[in-house]
Amino acid sequence: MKIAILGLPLSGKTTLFRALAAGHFSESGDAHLAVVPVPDPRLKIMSDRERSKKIVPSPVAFVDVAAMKTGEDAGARVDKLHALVTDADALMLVVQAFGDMDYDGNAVEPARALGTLVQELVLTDLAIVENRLARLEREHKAKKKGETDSEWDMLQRVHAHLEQSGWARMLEYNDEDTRTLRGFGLLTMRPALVVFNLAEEDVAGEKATPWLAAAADIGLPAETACATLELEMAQLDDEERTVFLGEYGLENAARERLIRAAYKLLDIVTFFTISEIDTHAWTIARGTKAKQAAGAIHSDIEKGFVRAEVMAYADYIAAESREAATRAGKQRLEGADYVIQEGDIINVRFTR
Ligand SMILES: Nc1nc2c(ncn2[C@@H]2O[C@H](COP(=O)(O)OP(=O)(O)OP(=O)(O)O)[C@@H](O)[C@H]2O)c(=O)[nH]1
Ligand SMILES: [Mg+2]
Repeated sequence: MKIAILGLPLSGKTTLFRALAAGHFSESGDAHLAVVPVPDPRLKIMSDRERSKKIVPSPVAFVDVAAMKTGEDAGARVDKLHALVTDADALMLVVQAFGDMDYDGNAVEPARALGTLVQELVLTDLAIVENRLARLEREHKAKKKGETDSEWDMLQRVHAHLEQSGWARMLEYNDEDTRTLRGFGLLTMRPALVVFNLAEEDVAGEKATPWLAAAADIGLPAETACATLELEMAQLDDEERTVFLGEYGLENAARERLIRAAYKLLDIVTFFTISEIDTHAWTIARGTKAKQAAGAIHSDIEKGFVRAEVMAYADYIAAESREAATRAGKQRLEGADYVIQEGDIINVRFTR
């Protein structure tokens, strides 16, 4: 699972990336990559109960993409962006809300900057859609009146929406549309989180309220943070961080909130395996069935899958212990086709 950090030049992408990475990072060519553990308070609770020797959280990867230059021709922009973002499952859109001037020498206006950024992304998608429509045109014209042309009609709908600076993901699609669109890799078909990058002195205030509303108008969830403060805090120990937070009138650092908000964008569920060896979070696509989910743990466990013992996290927490929950009938035996639910605690029975 990978999240690409995008934004206008000098909006603070790399600073935020380094803060999120907090040391777990590698550089490769045009992009920076960091695989970071997703904080999940459930893990500590289960691990304490089970006396697990270690906790293995879900990983999520962040990529920091080099600046997008406005004014570059659409073709070059599409190629560059897509090469870097093509395998990203979601986007984090960083918007400058600190300082007086933006990269272009204009006054900082975060709501407008968000509009400009969305416009950039929409333009790359429009180029793709227009390209495809041009290829389909001859075929479409050859159709008889009244004959349906579902790809054409769908793309026209997407095109009209993009022209209004709409996020393509906000339209409704049937399964066939979704399959077709997946092949195009449109940026705005991906879920996105907006992060307004605030000045140090604004981080504890209410200044961002109208900007958050601007993101909501496009239909995108939004968070605030101050990337430079986060980067400093990522380098402190817990005690130092508490002092630092106090100085800025903050209760918590934004890092964990941002990682969790980004992870929440993804169409995934988390299930757990728990034992004395470890308390382990596993990430699978929503709708994954028990047998394939077992494959996330090990291919042999998928191959030899017999049944899965499943207990909901809430039932586990409500009972004194796993044994007590089992005695209360909260542990179910499920077959290969059972669809894993968020927070399921699983033990797979398998043959070797
Ligand atoms: N005051 C303040 N300055 C920031 C903040 N975030 C970034 N900056 C500054 O803005 C400048 C650009 O930050 P970067 O993180 O390099 O921005 P970027 O978006 O990666 O820039 P490009 O990759 O060149 O487009 C640096 O001088 C940062 O120190 C912030 O939250 N507050
Ligand atoms: Mg950068």
